[in-house]
Formats: sequence, structure tokens, C-alpha cells
Amino acid sequence: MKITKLKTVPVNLPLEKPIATAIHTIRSVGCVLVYLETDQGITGESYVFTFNAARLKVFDEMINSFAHHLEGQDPRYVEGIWQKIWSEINPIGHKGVTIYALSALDTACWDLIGKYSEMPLHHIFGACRNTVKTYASGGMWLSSSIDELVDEAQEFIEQGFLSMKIRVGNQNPETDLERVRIVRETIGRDIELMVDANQGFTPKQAIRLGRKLEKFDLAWFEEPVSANNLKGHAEVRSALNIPIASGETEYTRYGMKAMLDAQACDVLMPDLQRIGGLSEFRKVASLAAAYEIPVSTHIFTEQSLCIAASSPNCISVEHMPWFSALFCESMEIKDGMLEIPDRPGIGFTFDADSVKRFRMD
Ligand code: SMN
Ligand code: MG
Repeated sequence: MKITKLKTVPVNLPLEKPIATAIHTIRSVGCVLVYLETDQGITGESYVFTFNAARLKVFDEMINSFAHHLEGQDPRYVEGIWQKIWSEINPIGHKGVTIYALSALDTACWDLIGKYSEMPLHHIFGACRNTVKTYASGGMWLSSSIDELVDEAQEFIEQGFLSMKIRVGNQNPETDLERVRIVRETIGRDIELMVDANQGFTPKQAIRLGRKLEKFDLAWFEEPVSANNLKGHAEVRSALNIPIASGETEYTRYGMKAMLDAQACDVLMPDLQRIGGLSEFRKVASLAAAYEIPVSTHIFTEQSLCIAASSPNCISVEHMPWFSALFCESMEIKDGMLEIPDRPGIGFTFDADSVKRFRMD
């Protein structure tokens, strides 16, 4: 099998209404869709995304700058391709835009490997499950009013979720406390609840709020402090009786190893486009296992199911519905679980009509 052409298409998916976290304001999700065409009549697909389509051209340019490592090559040599790109980006850095591009290209190669072999990726990797626990994440933003919080929590339960996440990080900690209290009261004690501060606190603020949140039986407190402050993470972790989740903002095995060595979290949350693609995600899941730390995948639900289904220490996948409109296939939630698709490759393919509809140029 040979890759004949690397193609990219920028799209922008508007959100129903703007949403906010402690550090983001999001009106749309822009994506560069990546297609690897082959001489076998199959195409490998993946994408990168940026909030509000900001700097999408930079990502597009970075992805296309690696065409010479893909075109004319056999994608089954994915580890070799990964190493060549890794080596080429050495002078400009192993974090940021370079890694987003590497991730997308690696993931598209794996999609090709699965499609060519006519096997779902979790079976190629070695499967450990056919369904995985998921939690609702496409709601309960910092920008949601109290009424919206209650409606969103109830909708999640109606959709079949048994676990959900609310964002915190308000100026006034009493506001966060009250919002978590209302959500807990709405969903009862049997539904799992997490909070995500998106790095909005200092360690002292996080500890002060966390102590008051302990009574709400939270499954985790996510990114309590700056992603750069590993010592601060560890301080919060040892002060609180709530598991700490983090890792979405870090890159590759090196970023994850630093977090694990610093004892920064109880749950590691690699993000497919920052980790370095499916190849690196698998290695990082094993690395975390060596530290006896579970992983939970960050957004990119469709693309991460194959990791969840082949990593025994993966405890859940985040359900983010933002990208669903791009795909022909949809995700099935039942009793809080997501089914792992039994389709070749990643198992989700771009819908040509949607791509045309959301195309930017
Ligand atoms: C998050 C994800 C995507 C956009 C903003 C915030 C959040 C999460 O950190 O983990 O869901
Ligand atoms: Mg988060």
C-alpha cells in the first residue's frame, strides 16, 4: 500500500451559543481535516482542531509541510514515519503545532492500517473490551446559568449518561460551591460527578474550594491549577480527599512522564492531538500503567475509542459531541457506556455533505 496524496480541508463548526471555561471562550470549533489517499482506493482520515478556528492556517501549513514523509510511503511503517517527523521537528520543538500535525498524520496512518486490514483498530492493538464508560462533557459550562445547568444535567441523564462533568473557576468560590450543590441535588447520589477548573486556581484557592467540595462525592477535580505547575498539582492532590485528574494540556511521553514523576494526578488525561497520535497514546497508556495510574481520554471521543478498548488501565472516555456532525456514523450511549465500533480503522468516516457544508474556503 502506498500513500498517493496528503489532502487537507479546513472546516468550521459553529456552536449553538458561545460557551466559557475558566480560560476559554468558544464560539466555534475549527478543524483541519486530513485525508491520506492511497493506491488501494482507501483513504485514511483524521483532524486537528482549534477554538474559534484561530490560526487554523498555521496548522494546515504544518501538516502539509510533512507531505514528503507520507506521499509515496507505506502507512504500515507508521512508527518509521512518526520517527522521521519527530526528528525533523527537533529544532522547532516537541510541543505545540508540530505535535498537533504529527498526531493527525499518525492517526490517519493508523486509520489506513485498519481499513487495509479490514479490522477495527482495537483488534489490531489487542482488545480488552467492547464497551467503555463515558461521561457527558458537552454542557455545564462556566457560562451556563443555574437553569441551564439543571436542564443540561437532566438532559444528560435522559441521553443515557451515568456520569458528567461541570466546569468551575468562578471569581467567587461560593458561586462554584452553589452550582455544584445544585447539580448534585438535581442528579442525586447515584450519578457520578466531576469538576474541571481548567487551571483557573492557585494551589491555595484550589485546596480551599476542594475541601468544601469534598462533601459532594466528586469522582475527580480536574486541572485545579496551571498545567505548568506540577508541584502545585501535587500539593492539591495530597491536601484533598478528591482524586485529581490532569494531563490534557501536556504533550507526548515526556510531558506525561514529568506529570507522573511529580505525582501530579490520580487520573491521567492524554489528549489525542497533543499526545502525538494513536502510536504515542498507546505508549503513554502503558507508561501510566507502570505508575499504577489510570487514564481517561480527553475529548476526541470517536478517535479515542480504539485506545480505550485496548488499554486495560483506561477507565473512561470523555463524551464531547462537537465533532459528531462531521461523521457518517454516530456514537451509541447505553447505560452510561459507549459501544466500541466494530468497523475497520477508527470506525468513523467524514460525511462528504457535512464537510461541504462546513468548509471554510
Ligand atoms: C475542555 C475541553 C475542551 C474545551 C474546553 C475545555 C475541558 C475538558 O478542559 O476537559 O473537557
Ligand atoms: Mg479539562
